[in-house]
Amino acid sequence: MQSNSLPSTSTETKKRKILVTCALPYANGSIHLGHLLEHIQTDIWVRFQRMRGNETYFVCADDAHGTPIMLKAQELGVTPEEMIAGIRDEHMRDFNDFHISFDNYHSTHSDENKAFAEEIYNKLHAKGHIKTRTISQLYDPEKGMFLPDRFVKGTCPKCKSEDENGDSCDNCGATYSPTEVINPRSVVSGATPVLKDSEHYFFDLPAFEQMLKDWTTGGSLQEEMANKLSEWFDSGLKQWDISRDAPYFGFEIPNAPGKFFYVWLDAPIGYMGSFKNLCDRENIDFDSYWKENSDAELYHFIGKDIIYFHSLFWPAMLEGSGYRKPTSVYAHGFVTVNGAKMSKSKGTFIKGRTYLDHLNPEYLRYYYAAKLTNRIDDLDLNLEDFAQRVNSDLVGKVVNIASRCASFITKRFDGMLSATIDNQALADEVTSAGDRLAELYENREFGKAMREIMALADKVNEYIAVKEPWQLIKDDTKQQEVQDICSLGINLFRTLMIYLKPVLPVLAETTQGFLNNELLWEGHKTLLTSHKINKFKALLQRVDMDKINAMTDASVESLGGEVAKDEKPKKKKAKKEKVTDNSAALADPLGADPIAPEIQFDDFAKIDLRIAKIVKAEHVEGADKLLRLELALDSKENGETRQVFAGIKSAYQPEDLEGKLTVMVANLAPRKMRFGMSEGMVLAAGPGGKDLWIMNPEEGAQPGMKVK
Ligand code: NOT
Ligand code: ZN
Repeated sequence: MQSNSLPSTSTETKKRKILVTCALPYANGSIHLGHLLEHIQTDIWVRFQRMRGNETYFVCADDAHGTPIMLKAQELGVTPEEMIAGIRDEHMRDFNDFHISFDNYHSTHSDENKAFAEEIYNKLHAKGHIKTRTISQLYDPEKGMFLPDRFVKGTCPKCKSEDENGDSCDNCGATYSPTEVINPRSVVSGATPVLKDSEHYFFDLPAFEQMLKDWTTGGSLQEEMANKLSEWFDSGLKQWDISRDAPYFGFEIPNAPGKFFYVWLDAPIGYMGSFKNLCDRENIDFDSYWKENSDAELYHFIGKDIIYFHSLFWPAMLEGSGYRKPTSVYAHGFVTVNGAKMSKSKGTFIKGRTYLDHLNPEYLRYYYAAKLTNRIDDLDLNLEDFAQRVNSDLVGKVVNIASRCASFITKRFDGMLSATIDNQALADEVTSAGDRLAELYENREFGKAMREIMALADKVNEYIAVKEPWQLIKDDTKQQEVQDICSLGINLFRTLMIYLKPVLPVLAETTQGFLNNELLWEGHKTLLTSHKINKFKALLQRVDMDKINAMTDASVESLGGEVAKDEKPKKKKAKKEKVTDNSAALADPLGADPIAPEIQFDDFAKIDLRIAKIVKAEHVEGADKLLRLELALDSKENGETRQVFAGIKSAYQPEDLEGKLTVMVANLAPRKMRFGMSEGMVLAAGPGGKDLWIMNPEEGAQPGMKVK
């Protein structure tokens, strides 16, 4: 199902026309590292497409409408227009400093967007896709406004916990309607809300069911998204409430005084509004991108929480108003920091600006790239791993090649690269990886691409380490050899930097200056011979742990009073996490778990590994992960057995284990666990969950045999 209807990459000759968007950030808060995952992911993809010569436009905007924005401006004592203008400036500065290469960054509160919203609404209305009906909602009589669910608080109808949200309870997890809340009050004024009727406008989504099903199964959606959609089809599509009553900050609905478009109606239309603004400025043909049957490609990069809007409402609105639908919608997961939800009290809710105050944006671009897949999985920003990965890959592998070779070339050979290639096989290996890497970039498999690039960097470093130019240089008869080795090193560094340019645009630019050569994608196929390079200057600093700690410290401080509001005071305040420099514990180049420290033979000899037979396996009442195993250590009828609790429940049914052989640590001191004594340990491999395999020796091995 994955991207099979997308244009192929390696054989294409015709240049594609591509329009790409990121979700529009709300204009009432700062950009944080969660937003940046999406913008970095999209930017890498866009820069890759541009490098390949495709006509690619990348647009975004601030999402400026809605009740929260209106109320926040009131709280600040400014007009919403003033507030959103200031925030848009801030957002643009932040994105620019992370090198997000938008062609345009607009606002949904714009003339273009108003015109499209009205046009699309009028077309939907004319075709009978807008319905009206009266609904009853909570209303704040003091403030004179209807209350969105999150602006009502009160006592949970289920568990009676006080001060819970209007639609869900943080204490017991129940969800309910705001009308069920006990002692409800308006967050805006404190008044007791009353029920009030009002006429609302609905978009008739169910009328588009067949079209949406066809679009969904058309082949270019992520598998997980297609599955989600089929669940939604199964539970039935519903009409969508697209109106809100005044007072509301947004666009008034044509011929409906006092009724405004709900913010989510004009938000996606904001993609068109921003692009139109760009087209008018740069003379681009808007219609050729948006008309029905357009041959341009349209992609929306979004977070997994807003799939519903982009895969149901949005294509239906476009279809109903005579525009083209997206080629695909690409969703990503959420960012966690150090394995947990970003937390303001732990200092892991990190704003883009706070990051920039302490660290180089390209570190984050690389780390995200190294961990991104084309699936919807969450991504963990582990700050320790982040430092290690950047230091080991970018500084220790890639830049290291240049710093090992450059000074010989500049000092001894007047900056000239050799006329010949020292090791053609190695050169071919690195230069021929381009097509495969292009395919990975195209399919948004950035993590795989980074691993392949680093594996190539390892090979180049190995070549230099074996050749030891720093020894050869001492021998007058070996000068040519040194020039040849270092020239190939510099050349392959250049090829790797071409591959990394979508991820590291600034490092690529500095490299261009150093190499006196523009890094173009097609350039990966050629090497520079008899070419003069410039003096090498340090290209990249190592990540400094103190800076990471300073950043998390500043993230705690910069929130001040907000902590109590966002994270309930009844919860104990978590301790801020400190990270230590662990770069000595080498990370494996394939990005797996860190390798354990080296041990001596004596340490190894202390471990008594034995073949054991699983004579009994069973579930443990109350344990989520454990199975209880009875292991026989010899083949005798009533021989020695051991009880072991093993965390393998996610991967095995007990009945499938009985009778199997496994390997156990037989001399591990017994440990008292909640469910009983555990007298040893069985060996298993794999990342966990279903992917966990116990060691299963071949038949013929006998219980009790020592493993050597
Ligand atoms: N402001 C929204 C959010 O979740 C994203 C709007 C994206 C544009 O941050 N719209 N659509 N559909
Ligand atoms: Zn409750």
